[in-house]
Amino acid sequence: MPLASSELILNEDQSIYHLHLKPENLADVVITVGDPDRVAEVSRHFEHIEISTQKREFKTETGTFKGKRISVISTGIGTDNIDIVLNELDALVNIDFETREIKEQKKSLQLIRLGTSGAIQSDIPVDSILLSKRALGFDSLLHFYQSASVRDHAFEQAFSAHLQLNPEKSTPYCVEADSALLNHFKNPNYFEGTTVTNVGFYGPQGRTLRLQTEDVALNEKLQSFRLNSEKITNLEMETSGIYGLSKLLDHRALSVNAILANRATGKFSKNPSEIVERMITEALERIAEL
Ligand code: R1P
Repeated sequence: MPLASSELILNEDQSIYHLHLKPENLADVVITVGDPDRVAEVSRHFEHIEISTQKREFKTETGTFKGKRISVISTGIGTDNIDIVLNELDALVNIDFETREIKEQKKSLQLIRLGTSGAIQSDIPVDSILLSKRALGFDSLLHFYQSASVRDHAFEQAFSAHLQLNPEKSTPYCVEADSALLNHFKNPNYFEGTTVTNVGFYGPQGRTLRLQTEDVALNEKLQSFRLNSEKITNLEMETSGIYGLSKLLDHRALSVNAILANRATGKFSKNPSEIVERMITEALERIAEL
């Protein structure tokens, strides 16, 4: 059955609704960044750029780095945007836009998020780089899909028992990174750990300016959680959605984090663009070898 025009929404030029991309515009390796301005910080390292487009916060450039074709796309902030980006990226490769039918032969994309993040443990300093082995989503995105098969239920149960979260807030879900990509990006200078993805930057990450949070002990509980020797290492706002939808759609995903803040020590990077640039250049070198 062809997908209805209310479900697979194409623009007049036959590009996908929000990302404004046509299937031929997308490379098999996709770097995602939150900030649209970070797209150019990545693509300025490309030998040439074949396409550049933007709609809302979704800016995309496709080009080559050391001969490897790569797309870089901004997701904006939050897993609500990740729902749009992952579904539309998948549609670009796995749905025939002419017949509106799902293709028999599926393609698997490699997705690498190059994001910024705050560490929760005092021994992960600002200006370090961290690979997310798994993500714990406080957002509800994955709960809207049939997701039981891709979740680590044992991790979720141990985490929920430790946190004693008010259920009005969240039922955290746990999803792993793609193990081959994680191995490929391993670096003795990088930290690795479990990333908490939350639905806001202030209260949901335990930040108080004028408003008090419902659970003042939230970040302390995140710091003290242990399962085997695994710890919660950092907080950000997209990785759980990327990992969850990638697993469900058979894409391979890894999240790389430039640590700008340390919530345990109260420090913030004095030169955030320097560590972001290091993350970008080192990741591009690894991607060229994929
Ligand atoms: C908050 O300032 C934003 O920065 C982090 C968070 O996940 C959130 O999107 O990532 P990006 O720098 O990739 O946007």
